[in-house]
Amino acid sequence: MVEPKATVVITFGTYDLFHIGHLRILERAAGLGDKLVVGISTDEFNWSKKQKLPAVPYADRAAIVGAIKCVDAVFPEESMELKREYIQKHDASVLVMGDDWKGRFDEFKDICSVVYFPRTQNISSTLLKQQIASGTSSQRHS
Ligand code: C2G
Repeated sequence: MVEPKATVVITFGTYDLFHIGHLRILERAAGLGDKLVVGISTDEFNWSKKQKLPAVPYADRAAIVGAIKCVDAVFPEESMELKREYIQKHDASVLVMGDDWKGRFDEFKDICSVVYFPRTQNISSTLLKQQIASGTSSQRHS
């Protein structure tokens, strides 16, 4: 008997100072298929994308995301232009991103479905850095 093909979901991100917004989107992404593969921005790519370096280096961010229960594999995301190749290489049939990227990856709808989930409100790596710098704490995110 031929096994039915697994549905591979792919998503991308920096995941600096891993937080609840990151966990939620990974869990929601995993819920759309059988296997979740995550492209983690390298430090160099992050610099070219945002003109800033992550607080946590690539190897540590990749190890943290790779240890999350719903994540099956991680790989380095080295450039925006390689996205189509990454999708094809991992045989992904669903691409997931947060809605801060809404519309930006619609060009891949010819090879996979593209899903944008709403971002978790009031949390980001940038906000965490500001809170650490100012010594303030945040509330639990509903
Ligand atoms: N995210 C979220 N809620 C937040 C913060 C982030 O749902 N409060 C989602 C983002 O929408 C993204 C993922 O978490 O889908 C990772 O977010 P970042 O680490 O900020 O990733 P980014 O630097 O936007 O990299 O090729 C695309 C990029 O690599 C995306």
